[in-house]
Amino acid sequence: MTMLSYSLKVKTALPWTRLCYSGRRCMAHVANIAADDIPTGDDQPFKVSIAEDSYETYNLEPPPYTLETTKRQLKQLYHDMFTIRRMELAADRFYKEGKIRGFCHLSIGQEAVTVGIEHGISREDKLITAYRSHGTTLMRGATVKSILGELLGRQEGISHGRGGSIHMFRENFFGGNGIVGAHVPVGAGIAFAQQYHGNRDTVTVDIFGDGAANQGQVHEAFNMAKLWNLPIIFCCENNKYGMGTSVERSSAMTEYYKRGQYLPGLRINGMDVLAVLAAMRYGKEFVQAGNGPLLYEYQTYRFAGHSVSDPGTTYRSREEIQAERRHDPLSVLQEQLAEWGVLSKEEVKAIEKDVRSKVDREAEEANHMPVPEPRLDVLFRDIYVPGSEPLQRRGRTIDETYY
Ligand SMILES: Cc1ncc(C[n+]2csc(CCOP(=O)(O)OP(=O)(O)O)c2C)c(N)n1
Ligand SMILES: [Mg+2]
Repeated sequence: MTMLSYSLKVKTALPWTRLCYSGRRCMAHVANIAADDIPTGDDQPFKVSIAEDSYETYNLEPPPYTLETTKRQLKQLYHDMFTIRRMELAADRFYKEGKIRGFCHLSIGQEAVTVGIEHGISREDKLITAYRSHGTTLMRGATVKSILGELLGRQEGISHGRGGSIHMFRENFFGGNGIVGAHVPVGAGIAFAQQYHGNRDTVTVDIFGDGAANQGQVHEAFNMAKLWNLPIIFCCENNKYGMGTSVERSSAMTEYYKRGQYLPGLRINGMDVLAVLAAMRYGKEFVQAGNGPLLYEYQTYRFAGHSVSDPGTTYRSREEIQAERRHDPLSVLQEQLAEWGVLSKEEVKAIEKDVRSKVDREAEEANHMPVPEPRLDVLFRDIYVPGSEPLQRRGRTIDETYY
């Protein structure tokens, strides 16, 4: 098996903070790797360079600027990001056709964060996130059909149609949470349970938004996690807005990766899936080695509105959106793969065609799933373990409750 190695980017002796990051997301620089350096087989490992402006650190050595990967994995990364994109577009269409009720938060533009994180951990690691969670649910092993079915309120949806956009779960995936910031301490609790049970093989990944970062309970979670040396990576997904409020208008300090003060931090170009993946691998090793929690910040952008009912154009300019679209994570990876000779334009088209037809087929299947029976007992099924239902709801006994 040919193992090719490329020169590592020079690691400068680090002061507290490395200032190589330009301060804004930028198109990852395509590394100079000759096409014949890439092995022919899909499973032969080789190393690719990570753009040197991908990271900014706080009390932390940066991750290595090379990533060991395989052709198969690189193709899979593109496949996964494109699947999320198509699934979100299908959800958007269903919503606009009036088939999805309530909230529907899409993560179009943020796919590199979701996919890079999952490829940097294992399915046994724990993960918890906020409400922008369709892509995460998919990456944790759910099917497109079960997610879209959930959005459509169907019995065969992943939460049997009772959870909707926000409340989806899988093994080792603790949702999908609607209260901004409130799941961050829950993540610390999950990490505590891992430590308490002596589980040293896994870590907890706790994802929240820039808006959530201003919640007091987030800082309480940081404190307890550091105090108890919990195996957790706090991941702030900075998409520049909390609903219609920009980070500049909401946050006294927008360097979210430094906000843990006593937590080492890393700011990552969240439009480059390879940088996200390399950082997550590195973070997992760091935490597992007993070094305590980390605080990561992904600089990304949501191309659509806060939720499907928000056009997303009243609080930001079209020019800004267009400029951000030039850093579309799909194009960034596509360009890298073409340059390295891993994936030609034709191969990309073939993956896209395949994904498109698979997502369309599953969307259609979801659309034809039966709706739950319109009975009250059905509405409350799967909420409590049978026999453990409380006798009172909101201070009233059940027979006093009217719907
Ligand atoms: C405690 C609480 N306050 C307010 C809201 C209403 N709300 C829903 S999403 C949101 C913005 C959060 O922004 P951010 O954390 O940046 O996440 P993003 O939507 O950008 O992914 C707000 C204020 C809420 N759900 N919970
Ligand atoms: Mg945000």
